Amino acid sequence: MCDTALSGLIVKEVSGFYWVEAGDGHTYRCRLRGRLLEAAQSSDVAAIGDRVRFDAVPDETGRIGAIFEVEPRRTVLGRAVRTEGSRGAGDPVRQHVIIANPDAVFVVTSAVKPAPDFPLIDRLLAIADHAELPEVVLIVNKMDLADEAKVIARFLPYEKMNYTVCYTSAEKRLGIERLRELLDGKISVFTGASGVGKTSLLNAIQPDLGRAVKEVSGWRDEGVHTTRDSVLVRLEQGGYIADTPGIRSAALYDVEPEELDGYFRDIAPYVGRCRFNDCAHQDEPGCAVIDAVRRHEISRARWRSYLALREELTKALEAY
Ligand SMILES: Nc1nc2c(ncn2[C@@H]2O[C@H](COP(=O)(O)OP(=O)(O)OP(=O)(O)O)[C@@H](O)[C@H]2O)c(=O)[nH]1
Ligand SMILES: [Mg+2]
Ligand SMILES: [Zn+2]
Repeated sequence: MCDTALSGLIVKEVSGFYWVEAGDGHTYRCRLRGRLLEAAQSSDVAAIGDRVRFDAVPDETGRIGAIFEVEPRRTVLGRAVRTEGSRGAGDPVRQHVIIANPDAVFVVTSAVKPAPDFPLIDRLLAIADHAELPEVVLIVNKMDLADEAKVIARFLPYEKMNYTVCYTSAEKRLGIERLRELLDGKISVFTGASGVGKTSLLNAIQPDLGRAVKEVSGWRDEGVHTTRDSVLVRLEQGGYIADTPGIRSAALYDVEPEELDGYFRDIAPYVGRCRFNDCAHQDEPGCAVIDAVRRHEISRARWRSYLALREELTKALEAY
C-alpha cells in the first residue's frame, strides 16, 4: 500500500463516515483509524469543523481515506447527552459535539410559526457563552408573518445584553445581506428548533444550494425535523456554514449549578451584590437578582429560564 498523508476539514458526518475536504481540492470519504476509532466509542473525537490528517487509500470506487489525527480544537459548540447502556464505567453524560472550531454561532428562532421557544433560546445562548465563542448572533426569522414592533419589543432584552439580533425573512429575502456580512470568512453554525427556517436562510444566502425544507405541521405548529444530517457548506463569498438538525432541548455540558449565573449576561452583573455568597437567586433574602427582576431590569422570562436550567443541573449532579 502506498499511502500519502493529507490534511483537511471534516464537512459532513454520517454514521461513522467522515467527508473530508482536503488541501488538494478533493473530498475524501474517511473512517477513523485505530486509537481514534476506539476513543470514538465514548466521545465525539471527530466532528464537522475538525481539521484532520488522514492517509489517502487508493481505491477504484472513489477517494477513500483513514483519519489518524484530529488537531486540537480551538472552540467547540456541544451539548450534554445521556450515554446509552449501563455498563457501569464512564460518565453517565457525555458531550455531543454539534460543531468543532466554530467562529460564530447563530441561534435561530422564528418570530411566529412556531412561536419562539425562549427557554431553548436561553439555553443555546448560555452554551455559546460558556464555549467562549467569539461571536454569538440571534436570528429572528419569518418577520414577514409577524407584527414587527411587537416582536422587536420581545427581543429587546437580548439587544440590551449585547447579543447581535438580526430580524430576517428567508421567504421575502429580508435581512439576508446583513447575515452575509456576519458570515464572511468564518466557520459558522445555525442552530435552533425545527421549522424555524435554518435551511431556508441558508438557501437564501446561497441560492444554488437547494437543501430540502418542509412546511411546519399545521395542527401543532411545530417543525417536522426535515434536516437530518449536519453539513458544513462552503460559501462562495468565503467561509463555511453548518446547517444542523432542529433540536428540542439543549443541556449544558460541564457546568456546575453555581457557575450558571455567569453565563446569563443579564444576570451576571448582579450576582456579586447578593447577600449570600452561594445565593441561588431563587428565594433568598437580600438577592440582588430577584430585586432586579422586580425592578424589570432582568426580564421575568429570563429569570425563569435560569431557574429551570439551574434546577436541571442540580438534579443531574444528584443523579450521580
Ligand atoms: N413565511 C415564512 N416562511 C418561512 C420563512 N423561513 C422558512 N419558512 C418556512 O418554514 C418551514 C420550515 O423551514 P426550514 O428551513 O425547513 O426549517 P429548519 O429550521 O431548517 O427545520 P429543520 O430542518 O426541521 O430543523 C418551510 O415551510 C419554510 O418555507 C420565512 O422567513 N417566512
Ligand atoms: Mg433544516
Ligand atoms: Zn441572588
